[in-house]
Amino acid sequence: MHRALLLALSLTLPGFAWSAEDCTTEIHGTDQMTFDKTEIVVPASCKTFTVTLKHPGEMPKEVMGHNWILSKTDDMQAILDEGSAAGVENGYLKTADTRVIAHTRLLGGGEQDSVTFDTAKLKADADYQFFCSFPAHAVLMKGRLKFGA
Ligand code: CU1
Repeated sequence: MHRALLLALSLTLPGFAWSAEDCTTEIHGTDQMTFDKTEIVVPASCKTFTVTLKHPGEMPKEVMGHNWILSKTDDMQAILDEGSAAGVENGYLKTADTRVIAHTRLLGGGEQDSVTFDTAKLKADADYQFFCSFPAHAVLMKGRLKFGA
């Protein structure tokens, strides 16, 4: 939606602005190999949800690259194993991996990327993880995503 229209609506309909704002989140992947969030909650009212990953560090992606990948918890390890084999040139992610619900590209310091996904892909009673697929990063760089709270 156009920002000016969103602003106009937010002045007249505060509830609308709140719910629109709530269907996005921002997460940082740092030079210290961390995400600044361990949990993301997607409200059931959101038809789509947008995640913006920012890398505020300075290291290049070949050294300290980060991406944000969402999958069912049970699928995470296989995605990591196959992603590692795919190499940095493929962003440490197997091409067209159908287990991946959403993902950003692999970022180096100073870069950012956003991904918007359809929440119809999520179930309220399932376990989801977000993680970075750069080799070994998911030991620290992972968190839980909940839908329907
Ligand atoms: Cu990473």
